[in-house]
Amino acid sequence: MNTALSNQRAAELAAIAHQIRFHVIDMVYKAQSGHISPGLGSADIMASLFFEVLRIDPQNPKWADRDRFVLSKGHSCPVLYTSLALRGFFPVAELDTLRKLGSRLQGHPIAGYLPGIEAASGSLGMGASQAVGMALEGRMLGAKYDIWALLGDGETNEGLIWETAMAAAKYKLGNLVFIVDRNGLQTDGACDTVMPTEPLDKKFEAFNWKVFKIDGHNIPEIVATMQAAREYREGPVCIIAKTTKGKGVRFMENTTEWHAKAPNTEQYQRALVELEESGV
Ligand SMILES: Cc1ncc(C[n+]2csc(CCOP(=O)(O)OP(=O)(O)O)c2C)c(N)n1
Ligand SMILES: [Mg+2]
Repeated sequence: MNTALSNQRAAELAAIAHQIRFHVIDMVYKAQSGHISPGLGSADIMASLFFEVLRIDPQNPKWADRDRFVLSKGHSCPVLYTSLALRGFFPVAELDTLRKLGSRLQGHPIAGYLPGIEAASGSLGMGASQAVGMALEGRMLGAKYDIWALLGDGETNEGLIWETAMAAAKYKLGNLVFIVDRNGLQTDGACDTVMPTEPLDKKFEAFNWKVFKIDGHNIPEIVATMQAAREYREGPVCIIAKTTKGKGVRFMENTTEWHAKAPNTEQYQRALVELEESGV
């Protein structure tokens, strides 16, 4: 049943998204390596998923009936590691080990290394296809859980995404939800110039998916749409979430420059000041 988010709960989730953004900047600065702006842009989506929507239990990360989340845009794993740590899956202090030798927090997620990581990802397209396999398995087992995957919009350039989309529709996977982080940018430029994907909504609809388009920074809208997606059982759902890559730090917003770059000390300090001033 859909329940509207109270103002208080929406504010709590926004505060969590803010914390997520802080840790993404902090851990990439300390590692001097990693992806900042893809994580800043999806912090509101991740806070909504991990703190409101997903049925998960940090005390029992392998709980058989848990929802499965796959970060198909695996490069933005600082935002996943942060969400899991803040949710209680492992100590927040461990975020400081990002990309260190022997760390459980590798440059891309590895299933089995850390509690809460359901799939290895980083090779774009492959997380989404694993999610379809998990949804098929859930269907075969008669399981109650749902599968959620976060994709990049550049990632939808991958042919595998569309094979995946066909298979999910063929099997009417009502237990599967994709969320596309529609920031309009990828590594080297705008999606529209590298390999245009519009009209992305019509493409998924033509592949027989149910599609919602939302503002990926409006937490009440994100949560309400995720609840509607969960209730829709006739087939797979794709939520296209319009976002700003780098959201919260003005000099990192809407540019490819901070896709995979670590800030120096001056930039780090400026980023934290701008994050505080941003109101997100
Ligand atoms: C198969 C594959 N090709 C290329 C890459 C290199 N790569 C890493 S991130 C990225 C861009 C991703 O853009 P998008 O999916 O829009 O994610 P965003 O960071 O904008 O959220 C690319 C091309 C990769 N990881 N996998
Ligand atoms: Mg993108």
